[in-house]
Amino acid sequence: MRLYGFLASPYVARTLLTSRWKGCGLELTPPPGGSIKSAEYLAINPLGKMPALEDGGLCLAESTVICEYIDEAQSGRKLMPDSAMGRAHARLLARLVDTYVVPNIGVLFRNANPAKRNAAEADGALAAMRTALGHLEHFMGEGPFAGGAHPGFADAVMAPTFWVLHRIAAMFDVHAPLAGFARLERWMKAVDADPVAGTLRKDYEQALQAFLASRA
Ligand SMILES: N[C@@H](CCC(=O)N[C@@H](CS)C(=O)NCC(=O)O)C(=O)O
Repeated sequence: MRLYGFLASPYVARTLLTSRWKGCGLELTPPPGGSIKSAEYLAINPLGKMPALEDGGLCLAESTVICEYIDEAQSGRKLMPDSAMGRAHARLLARLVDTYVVPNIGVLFRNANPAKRNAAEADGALAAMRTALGHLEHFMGEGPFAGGAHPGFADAVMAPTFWVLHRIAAMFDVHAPLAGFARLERWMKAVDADPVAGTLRKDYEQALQAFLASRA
């Protein structure tokens, strides 16, 4: 199995977190040609996005699909819940994050530079973000992790998104973006206290910082 991408991407980080929680020792391979737009990488994943996963001569794209595949194909503790409703709940949380939280992070990213900021657009994204977080809060369980006592698929998908959210929100002087969302706050504390996720968060933040500095 070969996982392509750079750690600064939250989509890549969620697949790496999945593999670490599985204990399968999968590490990142930089895209061939050095870029996700190189001809070599586009031959593997024509979407030109990361991550991509190669296994047995076949290639997968889309991080949540890759996370589910790693969970099913590798031995180790199952990250998807046992019950049909548990699995649907995990997929729901992942879908809510990708559909309603991530796009607002994208808008904030575009407006990160105060000198070039469209304040109205950024304010709109911050407001839409709180609405999305409120909806996510509604569907969070009793915790501490998304599916209960142990981290799983939904936590792996959500965690890096919230790491980047904290970083980007701080650029808009929002230093506690989960304030007021008790379940999400408790969940974030549990994820940060997890040794595997806590370690990856440090590496992820370094990679993100280097990426942001390269764009400044
Ligand atoms: N829906 C995709 C999104 C992947 C994605 O957009 N990755 C970003 C890196 S954070 C990327 O490769 N962007 C390059 C591009 O869109 O051209 C997934 O879940 O894997």
